[in-house]
Amino acid sequence: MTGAVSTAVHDLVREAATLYADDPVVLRALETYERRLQEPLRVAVAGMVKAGKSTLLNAIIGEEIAPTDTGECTKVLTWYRYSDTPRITLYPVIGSPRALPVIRNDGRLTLDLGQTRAEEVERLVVDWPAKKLRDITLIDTPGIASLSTEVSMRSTDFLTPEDAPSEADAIIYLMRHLHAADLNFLESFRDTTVGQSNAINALAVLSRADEIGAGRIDSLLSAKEIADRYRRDGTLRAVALGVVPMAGLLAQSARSLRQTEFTALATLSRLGRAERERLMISVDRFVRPTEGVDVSPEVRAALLDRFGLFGIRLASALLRGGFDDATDLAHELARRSGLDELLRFIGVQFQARAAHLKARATLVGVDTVLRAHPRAGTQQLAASIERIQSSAHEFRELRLLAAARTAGLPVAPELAEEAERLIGGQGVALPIRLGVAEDAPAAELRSVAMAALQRWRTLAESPATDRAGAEVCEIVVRSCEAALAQIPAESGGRERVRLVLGPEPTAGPGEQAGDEPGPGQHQLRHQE
Ligand SMILES: Nc1nc2c(ncn2[C@@H]2O[C@H](COP(=O)(O)OP(=O)(O)OP(=O)(O)O)[C@@H](O)[C@H]2O)c(=O)[nH]1
Ligand SMILES: [Mg+2]
Repeated sequence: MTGAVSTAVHDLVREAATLYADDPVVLRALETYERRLQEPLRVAVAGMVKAGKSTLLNAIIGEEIAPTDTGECTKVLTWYRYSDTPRITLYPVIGSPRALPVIRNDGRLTLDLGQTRAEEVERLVVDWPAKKLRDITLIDTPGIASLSTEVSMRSTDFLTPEDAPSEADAIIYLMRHLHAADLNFLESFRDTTVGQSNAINALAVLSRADEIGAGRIDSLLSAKEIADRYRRDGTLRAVALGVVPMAGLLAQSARSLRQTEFTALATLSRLGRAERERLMISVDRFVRPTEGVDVSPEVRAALLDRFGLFGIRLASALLRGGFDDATDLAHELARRSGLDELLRFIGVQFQARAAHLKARATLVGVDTVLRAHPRAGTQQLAASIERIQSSAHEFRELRLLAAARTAGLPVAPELAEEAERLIGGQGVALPIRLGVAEDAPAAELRSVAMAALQRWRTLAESPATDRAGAEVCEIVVRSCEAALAQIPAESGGRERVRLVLGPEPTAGPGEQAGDEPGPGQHQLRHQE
């Protein structure tokens, strides 16, 4: 179904290109949109100055490539794209692009603009061979609401342009505390993208979460409570699909934990309790020369820089609790930093929807370009765009989801919650929609989907349901039918089939690379 939308949008762009074959300006714009359809999803990382954007971006990629210092580069919009070979290109506001040298210092990438000032740079593009970038292109943006309005404007102009769809398909928005400027920005991001299709494609991150709890070992729990409150009280509901607390610094360092750091952390964890607690009571104490501590103040300062006091305390507790292998410790630290939850969200809400998020942006973009250059035949194309937007079920789901998050759905509250889940509000994978375990067998998926279908059909036909309610029901019914169609007819013990057939076959034709197969799809494959 997703493929059908992509194909329809692709065909439409081709049709427009034929109609405007003699107009190089329109053609160039159409080519840009056509390319965008083929490229990975673009996710921008945004937020106020020093919210921890670049650090978080590094944590997602798993390498320290985005500069987190105070240099000129933090004021420049920087794209991180997949490529087999590293390459850095500077696109100036005026003039031709030029390559920058690829320099790494102690594992960190150095972006050196040379004589060029940040104001003169339109964007930097870093092509980098990191696995994560195969699926998504990440865009690091300068801080919004910064003291320098020029820096701030760069981000807002890029993310919320007035006369075109945003160049980003989705956004991860970082905030340390909820500030009026954060809410204003998220509202304007929503409103630009909403223009035609009302989609919600933002994730809010409560960043630097370790600092919320003053570095205490339970800091993430305190941050989670705050995130839950934002989620519950509706403050962010209309502007973001979710709120995730995150200790980005710890995530970044955990993903690049070095053996020497592991050894130093292990040594500290073996100190006697009183001594250890005294040392780790504050940042000042931690770096002070101290008798009987076999880790030098310099090494301790370096640890502090990389992990923060929270990370050091947590690592020490985990090491004492049995995580005495560097890889295990790194994984556990990354998990506790909130990174796993963030990656899961990106997977189920952004990547799983990538095709229609891109198709949606393309439709809005092509529509804007055509309207600015009308000629005979434009009207028909505009009508086709409108037809795709209103008839494609994925877009109807997104519109309904946006309505659920803003005005609320015109059905009973407990039903509204279920409707939101069934249309993909918590993620588009089948088990998430149906509210069952990730590895639920096909028979369970089928019975839950059937029950939901019947419930929503009955509701649609009930005389007590008004017209607005019936429209909601119609979309939910369609989502249930689509879910049922994805479940294979034959159910059976997945494990048994696995045993009989041995290793998993590779993805068959028609399956999109990177798409998470639902359990039903697994079964299909095993039976092939
Ligand atoms: N304690 C703590 N510090 C963090 C965390 N994330 C980032 N920092 C620190 O905060 C400072 C700013 O981090 P960046 O990642 O550069 O923040 P940014 O939002 O990209 O900053 P600008 O691009 O300059 O707006 C750095 O010193 C980081 O080490 C975190 O989760 N915990
Ligand atoms: Mg930055």
